[in-house]
Amino acid sequence: MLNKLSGWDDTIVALATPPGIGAIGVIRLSGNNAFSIVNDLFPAKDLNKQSSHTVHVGLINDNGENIDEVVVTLFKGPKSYTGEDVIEISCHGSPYVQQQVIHACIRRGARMARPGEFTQRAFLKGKLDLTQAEAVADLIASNTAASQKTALYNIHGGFSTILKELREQLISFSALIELELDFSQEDVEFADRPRFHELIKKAQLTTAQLLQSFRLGNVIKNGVSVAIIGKPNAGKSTLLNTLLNEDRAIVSEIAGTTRDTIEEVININGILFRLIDTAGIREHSTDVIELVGIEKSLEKMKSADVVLYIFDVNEMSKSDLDEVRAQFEKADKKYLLAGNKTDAIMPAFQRTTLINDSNIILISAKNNIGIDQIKNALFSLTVNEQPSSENMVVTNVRHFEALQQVSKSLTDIKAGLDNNVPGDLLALDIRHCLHFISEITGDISNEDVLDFIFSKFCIGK
Ligand SMILES: Nc1nc2c(ncn2[C@@H]2O[C@H](COP(=O)(O)OP(=O)(O)OP(=O)(O)O)[C@@H](O)[C@H]2O)c(=O)[nH]1
Ligand SMILES: [Mg+2]
Repeated sequence: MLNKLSGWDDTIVALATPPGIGAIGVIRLSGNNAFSIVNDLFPAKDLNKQSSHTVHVGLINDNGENIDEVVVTLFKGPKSYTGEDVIEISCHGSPYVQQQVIHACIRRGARMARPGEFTQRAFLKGKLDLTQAEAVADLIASNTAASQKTALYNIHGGFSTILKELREQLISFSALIELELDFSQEDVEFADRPRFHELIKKAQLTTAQLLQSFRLGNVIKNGVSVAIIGKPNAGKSTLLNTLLNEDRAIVSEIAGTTRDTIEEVININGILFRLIDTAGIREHSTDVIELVGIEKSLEKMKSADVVLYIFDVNEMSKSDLDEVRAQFEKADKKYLLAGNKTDAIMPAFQRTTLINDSNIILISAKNNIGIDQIKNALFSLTVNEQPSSENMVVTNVRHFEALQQVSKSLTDIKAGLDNNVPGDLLALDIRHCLHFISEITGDISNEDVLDFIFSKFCIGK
């Protein structure tokens, strides 16, 4: 199936470093002709005679014209990233020089690599399975400690190992079942049913943990959106500015200052939180723009992962607050309540009711009081409460969806065992389950899925 894909025998070339001026630029070639192409441009030495994993300095000379002094690094297949012959040319970081070198390679028969083609070749050559290849893209895209850690763990095959174990166990059991079918006249049971029962239960537990970890995985990969909501003048924009440590949003004593939503990102303990400052919500506005702003605030509140509700402690009554709380509970929304302006004189009755309410964080956005508590609360509300099995966290939607199918087929297998269904039916369910596991690792894959996955890579990777 994979052989049908075109151009896999070509030698490919691409700039592996970002385009633009830099200290150096790395041009990478992979394929059967990588050595002969670069050799033709590199008069200093015969590269074909050099050992793999060595580095050589010399001029790149294109038909008598010197282009640049470069360093070439040689990787002979299969001991290379792609499994093919690979050469990396480190040239000076001028886009003009880089283009000249790439064109010289193309004139000698190389073609420009497609996005992700180096990694796709590594996958096709069996150097990486699909989850590892996807983790390469995740690592390149990682922008926090948590996303970097998960991606690196998966590049080293963390997730694949769990799936491989599961797969091997299912295969060995299914082999026994199939054997039984061959001897069906004799009414023998090779496959030890109670042991298999145990195995399925364990597999179900692993799958459930993996599925559960996706919520955390999603947080790690996509961050957490936090809508800052409250009445006009509660101090939403002030809180945004204090959390960001910069004057991002306009703050004024005029109620209705913020009209449009403002989004900014902060990093709390390695997780990205997208803070959304919104227009203050009040019931009796006649201002058209403000009304549009309020509409937007309500939308943001709905789609946010968490609502950070901020109120002026001098203005909010206990019953108003109870009503706010009830609304969030009813909508099953994660929320935090922040009582702001505690620096101003607080009426005595407010003081006692609010201080005794452990669900309310008392702050002064303007004076940077209670801000760390807000950060800690945001983190524990969205990250700490998520269970995770060891390091393993599912961050990829494709994996999540396939795991749901694995889980479903495990349920079918278990039901089959409980009801003593015939071996051939059991074998069918096991094959289903194996199919979905193999889909995750790429042992079974179709061209569209592969093209989709690798097209998201940058060129040169
Ligand atoms: N005393 C005191 N005043 C504050 C505090 N936080 C904000 N304020 C003041 O409250 C007023 C309103 O602040 P904003 O941050 O603009 O309030 P907002 O909720 O964004 O208001 P809108 O955008 O109009 O909905 C400003 O005058 C702030 O200086 C605080 O902790 N203490
Ligand atoms: Mg505002």
